[in-house]
Amino acid sequence: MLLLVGGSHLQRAAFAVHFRLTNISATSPFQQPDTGPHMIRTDHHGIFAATLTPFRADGTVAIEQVPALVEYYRDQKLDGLYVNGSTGEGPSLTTQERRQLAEAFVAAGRGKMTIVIQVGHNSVVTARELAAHAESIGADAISAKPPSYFRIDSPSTLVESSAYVAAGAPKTPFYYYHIPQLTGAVFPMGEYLALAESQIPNLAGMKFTSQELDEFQVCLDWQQGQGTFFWGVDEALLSAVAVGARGAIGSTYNVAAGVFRGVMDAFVRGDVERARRLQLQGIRIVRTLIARPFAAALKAVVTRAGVPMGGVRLPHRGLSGPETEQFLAEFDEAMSEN
Ligand code: MN9
Repeated sequence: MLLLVGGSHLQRAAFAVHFRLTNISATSPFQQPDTGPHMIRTDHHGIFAATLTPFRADGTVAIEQVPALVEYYRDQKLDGLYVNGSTGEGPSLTTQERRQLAEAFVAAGRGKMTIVIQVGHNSVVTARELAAHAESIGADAISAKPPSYFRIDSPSTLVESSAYVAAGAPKTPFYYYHIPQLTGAVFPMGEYLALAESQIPNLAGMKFTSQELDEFQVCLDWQQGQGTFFWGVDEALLSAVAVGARGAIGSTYNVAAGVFRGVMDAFVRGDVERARRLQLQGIRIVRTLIARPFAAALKAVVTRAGVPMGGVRLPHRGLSGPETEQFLAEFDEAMSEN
């Protein structure tokens, strides 16, 4: 169930169960009265794959592969999918392709897994339209990277940009996509939340793809810990779980979800030694992938598992036949540890 939480510190607990999401008004973010802190509480958790985008031989999106890909993700026991993100080559896709992919993933996955649609774009107007589209097709949540060709000058401009986009889907939980190494939006996320909570009524949390563990922990404490913060650095999942992460979204969960779920489960049941061993295995797996064209390597594994993923779109580089063979051998070796 989704809840709107608002009011002062003292009121918040009492409000927590009384406000339905439908109470949120859909006015422009620029006209929204400052009604104090508010948020949408979600209970999304677990391991989410940042989906890959299948291509046909002619370079167009192989939309017909999406149902089989979703079945593959179900076999991997994923809890959710993050569509059109960095892994899915979202910024390389046309808006028409992004809409088609959003529709196909929601149609195939809704009710089986949590489906989050990444709608960020350099044009906030386009992003807002994609947000409205995602809401209209029944996505469970939206997420948006900020505009990034022009550098954002301050946390307040960043929040204003998010608010503008999130208002396109006022009834849908919004997760800010923090990936500062790609967007250049390098600001403390605690500051973002403090400003955003009075400007983004559907704010639910964040996808946090940065190694700044202290800042991540500060985020987890936001609104008495009622936000949802997905860790986005797969090779450091255990440290995030240790400070309280309950969810993670990542690329390598396309191909090694079991190992990383093992990390989470082992830690939760108190078997820290096992959690460390599995995390170390996860690091080795990630390293076989990031040593090559990354999306192409991920696609090679999924293709071999039976879902033809095709190539990658420029500016990504592909892998030759022999490169693929050598990669798969190294990947298999890393996967067979433990
Ligand atoms: O957001 C992904 N980050 C990027 C998530 O794509 C930049 C991660 O899942 C990484 O790909 C992964 C490997 O470094 O941690």
